[in-house]
Amino acid sequence: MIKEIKQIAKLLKKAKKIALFTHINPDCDALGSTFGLYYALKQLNKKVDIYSKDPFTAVEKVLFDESVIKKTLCRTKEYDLFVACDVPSYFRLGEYEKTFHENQNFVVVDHHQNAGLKGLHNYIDPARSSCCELMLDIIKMLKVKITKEIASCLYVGLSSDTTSFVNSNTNSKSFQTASQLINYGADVCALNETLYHTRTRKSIDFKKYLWNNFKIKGDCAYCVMPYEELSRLKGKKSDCDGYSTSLISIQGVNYSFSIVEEKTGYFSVSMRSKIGYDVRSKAELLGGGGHLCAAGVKFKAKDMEDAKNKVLAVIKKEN
Ligand SMILES: [Mn+2]
Repeated sequence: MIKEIKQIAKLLKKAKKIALFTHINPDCDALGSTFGLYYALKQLNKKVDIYSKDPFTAVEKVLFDESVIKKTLCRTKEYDLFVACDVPSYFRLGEYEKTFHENQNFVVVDHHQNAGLKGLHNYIDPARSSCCELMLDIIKMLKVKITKEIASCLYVGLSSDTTSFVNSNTNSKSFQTASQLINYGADVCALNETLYHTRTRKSIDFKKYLWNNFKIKGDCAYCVMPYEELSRLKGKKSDCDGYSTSLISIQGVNYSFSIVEEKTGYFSVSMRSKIGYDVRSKAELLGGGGHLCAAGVKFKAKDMEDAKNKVLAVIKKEN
């Protein structure tokens, strides 16, 4: 692993202009690792740009500077190096997929089970809780000052990908990294306030919907959000983030999922499992992926009934 860290740091130091990318619908780990690297490279006087098409959520707007983000990538030749943070596959790059196919001049830093995206050098370790943990190793190797700003970005990703050190990916390494980031200046109280203690009235409406509408079938709990209902609540997919995580906490439930109909006929599924149960292999059967206990997939289906039956069928299947 140390070899990969060194090789990636070497390429980053050599490059003059660097473009950073993360996965579609970026979460706090995706943005935290990307922004952490961005600030580190700025110290080295690199010309750095971050590309992402998706708008930030309300929480992400507080934590990260959205004005930095660029959307349209015109002249790829301008850049000496591309970096993919928290991305396991070409598909997860969304509209930038083509760019990566055409330019092999990229490196990958990621903690997912790799699903095909590999560049010149790759620092990939599924045993680590978050991409931010891995990014700290890279940034240390760059020998820059780890500022409060960098530490905060990385802490946010580490904390949110472990759901505040609760998920099964939490281990001694994640606590060690957290401790280091606090020593580098991450203000845990303030960050926790933003991440976990800032609830809008709308988010309460969405919680209400979840607890009024979830169903249990065997050892699986689920909740579906049809497009009609989503529009009525004036929400979007991200308002339902956390549904499957909430449901997996129910005693006796080993699998959970939520389905959001983002637009008519387009379904986004978030799946969770208790430790010892593999939800990734089930998501893969539907064309998705993720981690052992947290995975997801998007697909088209006739209607919500059809979408729900597809997911229930793979969950019922023996591994
Ligand atoms: Mn992640």
